[in-house]
Amino acid sequence: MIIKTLSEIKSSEITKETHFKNRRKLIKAAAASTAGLLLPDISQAAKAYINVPIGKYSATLGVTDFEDAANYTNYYEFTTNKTDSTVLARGLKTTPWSVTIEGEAEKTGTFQLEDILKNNLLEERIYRFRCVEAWSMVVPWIGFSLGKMLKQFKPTSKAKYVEFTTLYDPDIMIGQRSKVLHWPYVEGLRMDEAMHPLAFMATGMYDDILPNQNGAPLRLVVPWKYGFKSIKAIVKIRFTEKMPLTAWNRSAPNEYGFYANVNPNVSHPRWSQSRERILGASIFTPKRQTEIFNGYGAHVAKLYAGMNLSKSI
Ligand SMILES: Nc1nc2c(c(=O)[nH]1)N[C@H]1C(S)=C(S)[C@@H](COP(=O)(O)O)O[C@H]1N2
Ligand SMILES: [Mo]
Repeated sequence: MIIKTLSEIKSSEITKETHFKNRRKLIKAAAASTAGLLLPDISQAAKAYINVPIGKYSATLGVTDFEDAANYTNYYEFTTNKTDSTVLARGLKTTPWSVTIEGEAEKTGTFQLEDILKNNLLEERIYRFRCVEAWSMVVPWIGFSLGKMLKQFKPTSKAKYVEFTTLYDPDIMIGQRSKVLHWPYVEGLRMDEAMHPLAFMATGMYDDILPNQNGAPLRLVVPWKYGFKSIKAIVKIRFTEKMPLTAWNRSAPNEYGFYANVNPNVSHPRWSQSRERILGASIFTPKRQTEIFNGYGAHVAKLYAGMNLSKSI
């Protein structure tokens, strides 16, 4: 991984989206506002820039427009459609916010998100995202390394997995009144996956705090896995010895496994996973070939050495 300062990066490496650049100017405004409290080091984030190599990065694969990334979302706690959570999630109060740490770790308990943020260097990372439903986008996230954060809680040698849980609040999260999934939403990673330097906790995107519909105030981002691993509005993190039962695996075990690594060679039972529609591209733009591990194989394939990737889905 190469660490560069912003000025060292060619502008083409950052983004060709002027919209994104304009949002940079909002940094100061956001930091001054109450909402900005969630990003105390936001100006720092703009300077410290971790440029993660992402393989073939063609011109047609630029950073997705903010408007597309923020208004085409998946958030079953609010709705099963892709557009209405922009409005429905507005009522979610994200400050103050606390995260409970449980299980196989020395330092457990409930922590204020602000305190967690103070202890973690904010970075910006532009990652490819690929939903299991075959759309893809490229998002500039702001947040911090998942592994570094987890280490602060001193997981014990019994911690083989880490489980994440979303807020349960059916008064606000009206989708939780239906049984479309088992609530609260749960996701998990094997400990070595969670410790991988690409695994990320996002508190912001496009130089601003996360919009509620994208998972404010804290969401997971695991760029080599399908989008559904990116659990939103996290309130609990538990270190476990046993593989967690994730929300999607629980509701449809034949369709969603624990690993959920992006794999064009393994079809979802109801559709092919070999190609992806670039979010925001014109209808004349051909679909893009999906890459194994979403293009991050050089970094993460070793985590799965010896595993049968068509069986351990
Ligand atoms: N709590 C929660 N997290 C969630 C979901 C959800 O319904 N609830 N949907 C997942 C799915 S299926 C995807 S594709 C991504 C979408 O992230 P985005 O809406 O920011 O693009 O969020 C994931 N995280
Ligand atoms: Mo998804």
